[in-house]
Amino acid sequence: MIILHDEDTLLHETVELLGSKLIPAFESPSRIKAIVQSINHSGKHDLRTITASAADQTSAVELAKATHSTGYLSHIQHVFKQWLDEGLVEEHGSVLPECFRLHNTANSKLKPPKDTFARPGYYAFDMSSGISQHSWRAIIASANLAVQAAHLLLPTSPTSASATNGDETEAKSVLALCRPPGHHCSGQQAGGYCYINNIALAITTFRHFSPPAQKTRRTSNPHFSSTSRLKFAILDLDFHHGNGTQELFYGDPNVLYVSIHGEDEFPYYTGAASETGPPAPDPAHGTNLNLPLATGSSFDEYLRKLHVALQAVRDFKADYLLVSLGFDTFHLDPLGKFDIRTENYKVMGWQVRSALRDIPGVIALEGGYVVDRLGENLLNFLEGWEIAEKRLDCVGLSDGQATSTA
Ligand code: Q9C
Ligand code: ZN
Repeated sequence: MIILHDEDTLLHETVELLGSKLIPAFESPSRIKAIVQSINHSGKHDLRTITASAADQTSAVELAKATHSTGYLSHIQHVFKQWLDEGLVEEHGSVLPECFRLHNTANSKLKPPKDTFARPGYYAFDMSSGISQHSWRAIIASANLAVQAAHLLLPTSPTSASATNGDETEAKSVLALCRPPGHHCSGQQAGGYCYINNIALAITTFRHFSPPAQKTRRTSNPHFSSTSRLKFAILDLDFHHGNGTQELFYGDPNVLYVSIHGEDEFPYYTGAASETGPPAPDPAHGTNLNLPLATGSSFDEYLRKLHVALQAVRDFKADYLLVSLGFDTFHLDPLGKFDIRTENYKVMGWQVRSALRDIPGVIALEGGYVVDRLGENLLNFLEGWEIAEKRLDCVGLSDGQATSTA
């Protein structure tokens, strides 16, 4: 598997509230360090450590404007320095919101507060989205990993792994070690450790850079090229509902969003099975599928939901698959409540890829907070995925047991 990593993703370090105490955030640089170490140690994957150039950074911000407001992006970029200059935060501290948007009858058109101290509350929905000195560099590095992952799967991209093979791409899947994660974030509110929606950015990249022939492959109209007809399926396997991703594509008939997540868990206000897209006859009706799963569920129960999810993704016949991959479904995770074990991730990876074998796929890292088990959980997922992708035989993977390897 091609795995993309950028050391700048380690620069973001913030705090969050646990009960009434401020603690270092569970979403920490050590997560990526542990994963990279495990990948290196395994010797199994094509780990590519990249650095976003100035042009890459500018391009990532421009692409992010398809899904995030300019004011929001500018706020995320500059707020730390503004707080520092006004003496509101120390050099090694974190910017956190105080007062969130307050919906009221008298004034439905809210705008960002003039007060520097108050502004973070306008651009966030929770207290798990602090901003530290170098957060912006990490946020952009993370976003760029998603952009570059998409580029590797584009048919005629000069940087594509397929460049020597004509139009057919050789790389079938790319994993982006994104940090901070993205799936809780939509247009202009950070939250749940997320600032830019990395998966959405990968979709924007596919739409922006796909050759016209592919963009219009479902129409004979030669003038049709302004809007992409490409279809995308997002499979969100993080423990939490990806409210940001759902929000961004809720009205989009060409993007299917499917999520398995803890029922009645963070972010609490979204993720119900009744959220199926705009009402019929809107063409986007039915392009959102939430599969909430009771906390405490076993892997068998999880697999039943996964089969429903995979059937929906197959039926959608997407051009690209995007996987929001979180390991907070792990039984020991401090923020997750499923009973899923390390060996189960191999089955999970195999199940997903054997059901969706030939679709080019970007996998982006989301959550997962048991730092010393993250590496082995990820390696198991990738092993199952690659067994399926290479059509190797493997006993036990189809019935949920992963008892032997190929
Ligand atoms: N202060 C992801 O897994 N709540 N985000 C933390 C402790 C936020 C999870 C509660 C959980 C966010 C990407
Ligand atoms: Zn999560």
